[in-house]
Amino acid sequence: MTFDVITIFPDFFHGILEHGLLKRAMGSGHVSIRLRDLRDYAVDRHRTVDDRPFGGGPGMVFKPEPIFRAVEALKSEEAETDLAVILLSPQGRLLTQSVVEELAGATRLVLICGRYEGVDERVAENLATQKISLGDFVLSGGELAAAVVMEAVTRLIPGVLGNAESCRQDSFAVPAGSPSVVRHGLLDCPHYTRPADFRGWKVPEVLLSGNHEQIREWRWRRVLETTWRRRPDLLAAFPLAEEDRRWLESVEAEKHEPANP
Ligand code: 9D3
Repeated sequence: MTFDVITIFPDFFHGILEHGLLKRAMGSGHVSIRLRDLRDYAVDRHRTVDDRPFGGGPGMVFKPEPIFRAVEALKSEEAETDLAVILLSPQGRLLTQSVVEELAGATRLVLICGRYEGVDERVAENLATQKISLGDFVLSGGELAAAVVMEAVTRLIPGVLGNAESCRQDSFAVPAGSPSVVRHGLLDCPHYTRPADFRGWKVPEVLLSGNHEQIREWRWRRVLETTWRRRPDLLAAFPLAEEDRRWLESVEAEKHEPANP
């Protein structure tokens, strides 16, 4: 996977590329990250990348020419037919694990990081093939979002995670040994480690029991219960087994029962 990141702050990425997963994936050759300073593609000797908005108003807008030149330069470097050109933008579709999975299927992603009040709309309309947002909150620019996309996509590239890690399930995959489904899109169960009693707060007894069948059942029920309480929207998309559905109903009934006097 090759990521081409177009930004006015290439230095922003140095920290995250020198640690952890992305560093490892680059070292092993699974990923190549090419930082492109947008100013290198400016057309004037002042290396201008922004200008005042037509129609007036506060702030500055990224000019189209440097961004088009940057993307066209990397298109001409290699004969890539369908290059995914992603504009990180508050107006994009929300990044979810299924979007990440889709992106991980590409061999080359171009990530355009905006700043200031925004990017000339002609970039979104005539250059980018899609826009991606992290969510409904305001960032100062697309750099952090681009880093998030790269991290999330890179973890899905076969061979990037060690065996132990890739067998270990995510928050969005089944806890070890749970029913046959491999990935379920529900929240994870709670985790505990030593001490078994911390300031009087005790680890659930079943986890200390050594009874793996019971532990498996406890974890799966915590997955269902946590998801039902915190993210019922995720549960709505999940095909529940008859037994699980009955159990959740009993939890729901419990919740509505008046407390015992
Ligand atoms: C101050 C300007 N805002 C008016 C309400 C609009 C605006 C423009 C540019 C808000 C944020 C940004 C910069 N943000 C991004 O480039 C961005 C982003 C984000 O802010 N939130 C979530 N996902 C993303 S992806 C890129």
